Amino acid sequence: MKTKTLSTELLHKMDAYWRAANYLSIGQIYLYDNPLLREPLQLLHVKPTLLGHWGTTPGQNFIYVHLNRVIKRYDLDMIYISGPGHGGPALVGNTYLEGTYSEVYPKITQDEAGLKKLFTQFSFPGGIPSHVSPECPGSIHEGGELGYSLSHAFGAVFDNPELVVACVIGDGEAETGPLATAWHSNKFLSPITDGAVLPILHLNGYKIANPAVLARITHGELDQLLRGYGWAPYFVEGDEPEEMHQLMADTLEKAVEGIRQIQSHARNKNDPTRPRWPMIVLRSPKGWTGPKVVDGLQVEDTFRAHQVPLLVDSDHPDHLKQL
Ligand SMILES: Cc1ncc(C[n+]2csc(CCOP(=O)(O)OP(=O)(O)O)c2C)c(N)n1
Repeated sequence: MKTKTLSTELLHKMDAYWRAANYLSIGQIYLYDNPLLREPLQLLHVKPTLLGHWGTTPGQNFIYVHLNRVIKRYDLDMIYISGPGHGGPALVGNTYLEGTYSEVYPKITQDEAGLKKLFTQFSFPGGIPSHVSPECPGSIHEGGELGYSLSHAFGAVFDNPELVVACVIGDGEAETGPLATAWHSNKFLSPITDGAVLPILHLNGYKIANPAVLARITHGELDQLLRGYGWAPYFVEGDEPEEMHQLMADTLEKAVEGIRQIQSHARNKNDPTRPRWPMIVLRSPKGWTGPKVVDGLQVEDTFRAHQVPLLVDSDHPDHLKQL
């Protein structure tokens, strides 16, 4: 039997990291005070105006912790570009967990007082935008206007042979003209003198209030479409966290090793032939791990998870309990 890529211990640590990032994201969207829930949650701890996008966020947090593992394992020079950059809490939360956020913004300390500031400033007057924005450490891609993530990813790796860009593409974003044409950028990439782009198509099924087309065509059609664009797609599909962690870890190893093989062949043999670069299709529920049902309606894995899944105010006392 094949040994699993993640030991039980590492899997549990990565899952804990993912849950911590999810907590930080929810905290940014909802909490004004009581950031560690040391006392029972009350309405006065919750922001009066709820803004932000939960739906895309757990998937992006999941991707982020898995990328960090391969960065360490393979000593990669890798950056992350978030196409669905409206999931700002994910990137802010992860840079805070890593410590970078506090290095750049010393007032946002890694303790309870800093956590309160981190939560309060999100999408708040005088604070930070709800989308990934220039003030997010390391940001080269503004998350507001969908469509340019893949072009920016390619722009970053041209003439930058050691860089790998992991580029998360929303299935809604994938329907924009700029993104739909950007798949072809692999035609302009030299495996010898340029770096590599690893697209991660995030099929969480919806774009605001509608289903996303790429999540509705058959597996075979999607596979053929992406192959037609010149990619070698690997699929990671499911909703059970332990299985998904193993599958994602396995798949990322295949993708990184694939990139390394392509580059070492091209560079050692001086062979500029266009290879079929690996990419990942991640099919996970929108609003994964969030509330499954609110007011009798399914929320997780539906369009209802796109922004704020719970309307925590005095008109919705049950939502406060669910939060
Ligand atoms: C060019 C452009 N058109 C429309 C929007 C409005 N918009 C914001 S989020 C969103 C849905 C995005 O869906 P997807 O890329 O699948 O991300 P996710 O479902 O993960 O939130 C849309 C259409 C936008 N931000 N930019």
